[in-house]
Amino acid sequence: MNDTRRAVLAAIADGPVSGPDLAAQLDVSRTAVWKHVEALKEAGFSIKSDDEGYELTDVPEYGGLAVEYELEAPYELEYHERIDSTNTLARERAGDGATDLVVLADEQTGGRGRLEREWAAPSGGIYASILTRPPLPPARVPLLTLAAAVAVADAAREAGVDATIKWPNDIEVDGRKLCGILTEMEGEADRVEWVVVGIGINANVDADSLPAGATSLREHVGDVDRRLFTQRVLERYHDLAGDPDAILPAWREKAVTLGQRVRVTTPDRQVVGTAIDIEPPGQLVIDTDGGVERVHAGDCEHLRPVGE
Ligand code: BT5
Repeated sequence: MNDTRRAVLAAIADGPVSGPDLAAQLDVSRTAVWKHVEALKEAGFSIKSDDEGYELTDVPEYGGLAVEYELEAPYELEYHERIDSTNTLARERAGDGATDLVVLADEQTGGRGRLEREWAAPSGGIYASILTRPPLPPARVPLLTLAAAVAVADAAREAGVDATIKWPNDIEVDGRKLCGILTEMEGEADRVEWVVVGIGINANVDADSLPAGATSLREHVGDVDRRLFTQRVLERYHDLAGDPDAILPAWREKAVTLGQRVRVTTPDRQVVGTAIDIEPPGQLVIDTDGGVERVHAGDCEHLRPVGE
């Protein structure tokens, strides 16, 4: 949202302000004020205008400007009702030089998981791709995936859902998948050019429109306010991304994987044992019959404990 539009919103949120006062306050013409007000109305903001001036009476339920409104993180939002994949568009924007941009959609027709798997993304979910240019070497980028997982788990818990994190990138409720994260990047060996962290949350969707083994926020607590939920996720993610030392402790607190018997499948091997820790930048430490092993990425299954 442009700065003047943001300032118009902030000013009229606290009661009626006359057009001339607003123009003087923001140092723009009255016509400019009027144009901003019209654009905001177009985006779904309810603005009362009478003799006393303009007053914000309601905020749109969802959308780019709605999420940007009072967002305490420095992201610009680009919203689409329907798009193939928010990650794909965010990558394109990265190629054009953008940064601190979140591509958000109500529905995706070609949502992607890891390794070109499909991600079901019906209308009503939260599909967000955060594009940034962090001053990190590529090897540290997995930390950002963990930060996003913590952010979603925290927002879900705030909404009353008992969400846990399964290494490396799933948020689950009672063993069913609520959210997945796909992190993509471009860069050189010692410096990242850009990173896109794509977050897919089954929010206000029926579980029967999702693959087996999936669950949604709706199933547990009914429909959530997607605007506030998305804001909480973006704000928490931004805070953690700026404080990398806080990521692993926060992740450990919510992880179900630690202490479990696991089977991790990577493209070239399988590792079976007890997950005992996570180490920077996100590798799982597994105690196996043959000693301690570390895996950076892979699909993780939680196994029943031996002897059960
Ligand atoms: C993931 O992959 O979990 C990453 C998903 C990332 C999706 C977001 S949405 C916004 C952004 N734009 C994109 O195009 N993608 C990102 P992975 O760990 O590979 O898991 C994929 C597997 O999860 C699939 O093979 C299915 O078994 C399952 N799955 C597919 N859709 C699901 C859903 N909506 N909920 C739960 N599980 C699902």
